[in-house]
Amino acid sequence: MVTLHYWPGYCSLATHIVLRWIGVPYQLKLAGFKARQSDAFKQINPTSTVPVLVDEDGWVLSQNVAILNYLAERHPRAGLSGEDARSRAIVNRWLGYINSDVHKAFSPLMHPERLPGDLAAQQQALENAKAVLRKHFEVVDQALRQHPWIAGERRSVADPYLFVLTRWARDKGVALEGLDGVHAHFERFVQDKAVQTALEEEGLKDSNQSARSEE
Ligand SMILES: N[C@@H](CCC(=O)N[C@@H](CS)C(=O)NCC(=O)O)C(=O)O
Repeated sequence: MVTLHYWPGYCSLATHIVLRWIGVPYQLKLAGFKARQSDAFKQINPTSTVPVLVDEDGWVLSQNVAILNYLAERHPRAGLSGEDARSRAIVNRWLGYINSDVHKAFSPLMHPERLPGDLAAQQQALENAKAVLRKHFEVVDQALRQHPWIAGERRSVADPYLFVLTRWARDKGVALEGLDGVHAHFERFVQDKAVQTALEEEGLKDSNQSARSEE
């Protein structure tokens, strides 16, 4: 069985949703802060982050973009990648943007305790992050006004990753007013039974909290 190391609401939720969409048996392994710093965890991922996927035969993969692409390629019938080189490139274009630009811009908001400087400097960093994120979500919104899924007419592994970040944005007070494409995309996920199950399994179903607090 596939194992997913995760923390509730973190970007590992994207992988979790994809596992449900694909329909393979999997088990979840909770990886809190302490567990992620352990030698055992560092052996499977030296960066101490989730997600980490361990395949049925013990093969280990970290980095969300690699994991999502791996799952899409291993399970082509699920149709979660593009049908040809160009449409796969578009999926990767969005995965790259979501992972490298949008996700990283959340760092101050997700981990304010790690911000340097005094309270005023920290407050400023949080406001700056929210302004940067508004711009990122405007870019995403433009695309979502043209087609229902981020990479086009059909859903892909980039969509659950975007859903996770929209959850964070809503919780952390990023201004999403007027971004109707983003709201419609989010609503499509809220209504999805597989997504509801994944949220339930992470203990987040009726919660607007972006992620469970770390111990
Ligand atoms: N580049 C990594 C980033 C993963 C990452 O930042 N994961 C976060 C959760 S969304 C994490 O595990 N953070 C733990 C920490 O910073 O202590 C990837 O794409 O997988």
